Amino acid sequence: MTELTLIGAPTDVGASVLGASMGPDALRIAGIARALQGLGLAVQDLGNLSGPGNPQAAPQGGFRHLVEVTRWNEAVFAATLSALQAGRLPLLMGGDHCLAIGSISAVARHCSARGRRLKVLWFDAHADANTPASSPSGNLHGMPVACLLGHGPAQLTQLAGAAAALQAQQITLVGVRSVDATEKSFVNTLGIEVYDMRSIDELGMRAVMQAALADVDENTHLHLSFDMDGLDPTIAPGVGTPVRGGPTYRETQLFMEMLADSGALGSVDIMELNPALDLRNQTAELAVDLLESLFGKSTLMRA
Ligand code: HAR
Ligand code: MN
Ligand code: MN
Ligand code: MN
Repeated sequence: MTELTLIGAPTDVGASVLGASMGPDALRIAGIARALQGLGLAVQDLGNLSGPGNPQAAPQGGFRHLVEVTRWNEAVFAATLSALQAGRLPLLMGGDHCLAIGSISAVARHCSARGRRLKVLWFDAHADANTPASSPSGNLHGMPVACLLGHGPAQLTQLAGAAAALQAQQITLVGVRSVDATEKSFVNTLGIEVYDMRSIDELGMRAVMQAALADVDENTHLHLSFDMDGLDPTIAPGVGTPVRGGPTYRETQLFMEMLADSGALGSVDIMELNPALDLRNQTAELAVDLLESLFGKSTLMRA
């Protein structure tokens, strides 16, 4: 039986728009634990991590709130690593997306200690690959992909040690439709695999996911970092930075089902849910619905 650990990280310190700090409780109210137990998983909820408040300060040296972001990521790193070391599957409930630096750094450390290959799927409207030089805002939730690839402040790039947590060929971006100009050339230069909305339109989600998962084998640990703003905002209004033209409900269900079918899922982030902007908690309920598919719910038994 899969044993799952829910980790709440209630902060919006990496974002401009306030409210992602309430994401973990909105997911609990939407019944995340009950839904996953209903699929036969053993679910433990660690409650919420604690960390510094949001100073709502201006950028300093290209970053907003680097000290606070570092503290939160250290807490996420420690909680994620201990869940993995206990043989459990960590599910991080954000919180803004800067916290994926901590979760994925922990997963990378765990995989390298066990000789497992790590592959990250990053579902997002944005590429999250800014550096302080390219970021228009200084917001660290726009920089986690760059940090994980070793480009960023040492406090964040070296959470798990001197080497970068990931190499570019270990991460695939899906659903992207908003990338800053300098960020775009950075993504291209590093050679990151990106399935943007145009490729989803042209190829369809099925072919995109077949390609994205082509190199997954029995020794692969798959990590899903799921930004709720990746979804089309007509179905997911509860996010701070909506971008129109995202994957539909059906496309995202298929995305989740194909991840489930890979049998390789080892850790998950559900990020950037903003209950302050939501309508009757529908975006949290959608997240729980999609998570059920990610953990194997299907309409009928499948061969
Ligand atoms: N690219 C912009 C920036 O870096 C906007 C980033 C918005 N970030 C997210 N990421 N919500 O998913 O400031
Ligand atoms: Mn993001
Ligand atoms: Mn985004
Ligand atoms: Mn986001």
